[in-house]
Amino acid sequence: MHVPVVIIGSGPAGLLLSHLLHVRGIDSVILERKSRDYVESRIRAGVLEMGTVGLMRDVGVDARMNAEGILHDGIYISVEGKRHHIDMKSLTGGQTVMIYGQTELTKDLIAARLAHGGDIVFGAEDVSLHDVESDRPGVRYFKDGTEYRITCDYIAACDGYHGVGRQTMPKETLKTFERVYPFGWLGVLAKARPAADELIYASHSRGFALCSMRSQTVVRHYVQVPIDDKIEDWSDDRFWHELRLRLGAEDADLVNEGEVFEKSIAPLRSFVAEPMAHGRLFLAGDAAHIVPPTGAKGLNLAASDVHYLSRALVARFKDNDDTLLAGYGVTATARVWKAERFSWWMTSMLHRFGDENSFDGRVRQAELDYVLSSQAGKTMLAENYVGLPY
Ligand code: FAS
Ligand code: PHB
Repeated sequence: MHVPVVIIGSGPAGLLLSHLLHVRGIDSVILERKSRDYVESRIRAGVLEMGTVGLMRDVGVDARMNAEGILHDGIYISVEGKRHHIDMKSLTGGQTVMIYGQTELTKDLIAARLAHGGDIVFGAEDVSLHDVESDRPGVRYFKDGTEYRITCDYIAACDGYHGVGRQTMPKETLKTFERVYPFGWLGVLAKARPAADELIYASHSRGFALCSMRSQTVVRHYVQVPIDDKIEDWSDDRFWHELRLRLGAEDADLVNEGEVFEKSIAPLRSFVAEPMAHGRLFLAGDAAHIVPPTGAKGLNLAASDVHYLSRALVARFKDNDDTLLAGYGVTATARVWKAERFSWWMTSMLHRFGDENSFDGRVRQAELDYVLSSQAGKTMLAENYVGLPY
């Protein structure tokens, strides 16, 4: 079998890339290790930049998002219980964000791919990439014990942090950059009304907390926890009590409790792999970079990567022009590093790293004081949060 593009991974990056190519008449096959149910049940991101919303509209997979998504003009930042509103819409000349779960976006894209005859192989095991430096790369995988081989023109590794794509890059050319944070986020999904009309990012001496939402009846809240905490250390009652404490006495009653139906702890890291391309192999999304979720950039970076990559592949197949493909790594990485900086900055400013009576602790406090009292500081936060231009 030969196909123009083989995509590894049916997360947001792989699915969106496949549909962006489809609407321009370019075929692809997606090879996904997990089952459809597993992929559609993963709880991940919740905030879409309007650039991501625009891509979903470009490919005509926006009906449910438009109906169920919630537009937010700003966010709140709470410091030791004192809440400040950041009016991002007015600070950025009208830009907003949309609250719509990554889980829902993934379901919409899978449904659209299949409805348009898209080829997604769920349960593709032991995927391996071959001859990526030739003009005829190939992919081998197993399904239900049978071996399959596909030749193609290009391979897009959209297979996340633990994927096979980055591992196929030659060790001598791949450079990685990493920062691991000394804490994690305990996240819950609960059937409850949101704490406020927009998200609340809380910086408190007890630690960071975030009050988010998926709808007007489902909330997604997080608290910073020590890196070695386990789920069993956190009863629902302990979680709700801690969340209230971190919002402060004045706002504690904003928290509406409800039945917790998902609870997980995620580690936080910043990670970038360069280059994002080698021969006919291209990395996109978490396969190439990871951000701490404090800036709500992970999913949105996957979207901007595949915006650049789809545009480059369309130029190649439709106009026989390789210019954008040759520049993909540099173009995508430039935007990646700006989002990495913002995500690291938000994490460093809002989380507690231990001794607050240290130079770093005082500088962190001063950073937060400056940003919240400066039009320029709030504008910088706002324009990065809504998403820098593609
Ligand atoms: P994904 O990891 O989503 O998808 C990769 C796909 O490739 C997966 O389906 C995987 O099964 C498949 N795959 C991997 N290896 C394979 C192989 N060898 N063969 C075939 N298939 C393979 N971002 C935010 O913006 N906000 C958040 O709150 C947030 N929370 C997160 C919580 C957790 C626990 C995690 C892990 C991530 C979170 N993220 C968040 C980041 C997340 O949303 C990612 O940025 C987003 O999923 C990136 O999408 P993809 O690049 O498509 O990678
Ligand atoms: C979420 O709703 O899951 C969410 C929102 C904003 C973030 C991180 C996660 O910065």
